[in-house]
Amino acid sequence: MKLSTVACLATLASSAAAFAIPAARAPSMTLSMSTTIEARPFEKGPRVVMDQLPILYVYDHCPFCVRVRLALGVKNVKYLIHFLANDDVATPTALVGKKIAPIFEIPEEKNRHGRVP
Ligand SMILES: N[C@@H](CCC(=O)N[C@@H](CS)C(=O)NCC(=O)O)C(=O)O
Repeated sequence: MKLSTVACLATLASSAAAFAIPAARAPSMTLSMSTTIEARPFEKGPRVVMDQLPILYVYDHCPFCVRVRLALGVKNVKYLIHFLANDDVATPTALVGKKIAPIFEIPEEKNRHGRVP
């Protein structure tokens, strides 16, 4: 081994030692690192039905829209779904000001300009 390598290793070793916790200050308890989590079957919560059903605007090719549908399903929320055509610029623009999906419209919370808040 070259002398420069030995010097380098020695420097590394002393640097590493600086990060070690002195024995006197090291925690005495043992750390449990179990990663086993007991799986429980999914239990669906109560059905959420608003007076006016919310509307979810989606593209059929949109992964973000699928995530929202999944979340609403898990939360058991009843909603209407509106599949937007990809060339429909007017509908999303009227709702949120630009062409994008998903859009979740809660009729009760629609502001007075007719837009989704
Ligand atoms: N950050 C947004 C992103 C949504 C998004 O990018 N959606 C795409 C479809 S997957 C979109 O609307 N793109 C505009 C377009 O298709 O013209 C979200 O998570 O909802």
